[in-house]
Amino acid sequence: MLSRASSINAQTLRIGLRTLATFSQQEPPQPILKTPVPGPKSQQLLKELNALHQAGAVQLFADYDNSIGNYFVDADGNAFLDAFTQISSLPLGYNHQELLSAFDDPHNLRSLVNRPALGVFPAADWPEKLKSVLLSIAPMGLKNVATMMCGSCSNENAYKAVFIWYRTKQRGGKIDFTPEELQTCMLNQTPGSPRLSMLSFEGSFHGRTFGTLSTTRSKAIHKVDCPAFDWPVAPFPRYKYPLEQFKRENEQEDKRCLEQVADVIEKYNKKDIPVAGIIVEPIQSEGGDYEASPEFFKELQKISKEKGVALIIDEVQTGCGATGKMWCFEHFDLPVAPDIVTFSKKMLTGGFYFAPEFKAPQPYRIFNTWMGDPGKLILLERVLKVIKQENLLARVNETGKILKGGLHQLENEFSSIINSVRGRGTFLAYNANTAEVRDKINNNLKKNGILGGTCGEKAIRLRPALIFQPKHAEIYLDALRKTLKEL
Ligand code: PSZ
Repeated sequence: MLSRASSINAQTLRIGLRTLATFSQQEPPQPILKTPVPGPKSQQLLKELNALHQAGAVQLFADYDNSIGNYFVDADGNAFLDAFTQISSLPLGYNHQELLSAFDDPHNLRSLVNRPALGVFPAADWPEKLKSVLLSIAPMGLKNVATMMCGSCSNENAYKAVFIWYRTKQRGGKIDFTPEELQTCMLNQTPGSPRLSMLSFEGSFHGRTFGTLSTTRSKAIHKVDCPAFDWPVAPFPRYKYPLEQFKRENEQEDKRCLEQVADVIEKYNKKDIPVAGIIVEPIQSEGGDYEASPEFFKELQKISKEKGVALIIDEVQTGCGATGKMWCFEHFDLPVAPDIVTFSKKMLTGGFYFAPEFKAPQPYRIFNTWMGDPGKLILLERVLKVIKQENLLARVNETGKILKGGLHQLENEFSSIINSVRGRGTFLAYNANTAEVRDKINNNLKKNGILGGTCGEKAIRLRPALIFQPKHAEIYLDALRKTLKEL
């Protein structure tokens, strides 16, 4: 009979062999199209799924066994170069060896299987894991972190942390509540449920849960029919391109938006719905890939300090390397850390970093059943190891330069069709002249073997994995040139 140890070894070996078989697959040298897109299998499966629930957003059904690296393989056997990566959430593409082998280690496998209620029964190695994984990349030395499930949930809990901080401040630091507060909060009334607000920007996306939905301002279809808080909104810069040519106009645009931030905070304070926090994306993503200057963000932080309002930077889409730095806001050279930085997507776990004063004074206030997932931290640990070993941030900068240079060339060649190339690292975008043309380009790119994303009204965004190389950039650019010629 096998001893316990050797049975684990046998099991590990089996998993190891299976993984090895997958590793022998290589990326194809270029996209491979075997059927029209979507192919017959994807079409049949869509019918099936649509009978079960609203599946109108489904583009293709995937074959995740055969997808590899930067290539997404669909159910019909078509291999697409993936420049969208599951809405920007795959750091290392598909079936990366380091990730596939993460659970060969029996301890890791057990961490995955025995999913804890992290707020109550974390594993003995949890504090160490938080320190060695999440705090190893903490932005600007923020020393506190909470894990969460997804982007919406990370922002939702960051808002709660801000409101709790704000009320504690109003109580002069006292942490006990009045009987009236405890009674009225049960009726959703003041003073227990205070009239406080979170400021966000026109075009922003922060999630779809109720608190975050009130701060999401990208598209009406996300919000319509759902009750929302009366919270303030300010304009986010809309620059003219190329940036070098419109320096003065864009500085004016920063100024216009910042004045309105200050004004709307005053307006809501007077309205008796004081602003407790501001949430902002370093690059507005879903809303249209709108960027703002380092000066804009420095001034925004200054306003937040002057008004006693917390600043949350939402790095859910921008975080984890795609802009060429681990955190996009590192491009801004802020003099001090933001109060809170939220993350998810390529970080694989949701969560937020925070300054010590945002730690809730009582337990159970920022809490839910899972509060994240140790399995995801095990994967993130591997991702960070690969980023370091393969110097992927340098790769992102190198590939990004080629991609952006090529896009600039194409916007010059096809200036009546595309314009406003922008972004950092491989986190890039361009506009089409109309929404209709944009949709056509994205659709035809797919027929030419490229998965890309759209955002905002007229933009196409690139969200490749961190392993996107110069050779992939060339394939993307060739396919885009072909697509634009064919229009
Ligand atoms: O349509 C959607 O639901 C989309 S399209 C892009 C996203 C969601 N991104 C999610 C996201 C984000 O980009 C930012 C900046 N903040 C928060 C979120 C919400 O994250 P999830 O989707 O994980 O809840």
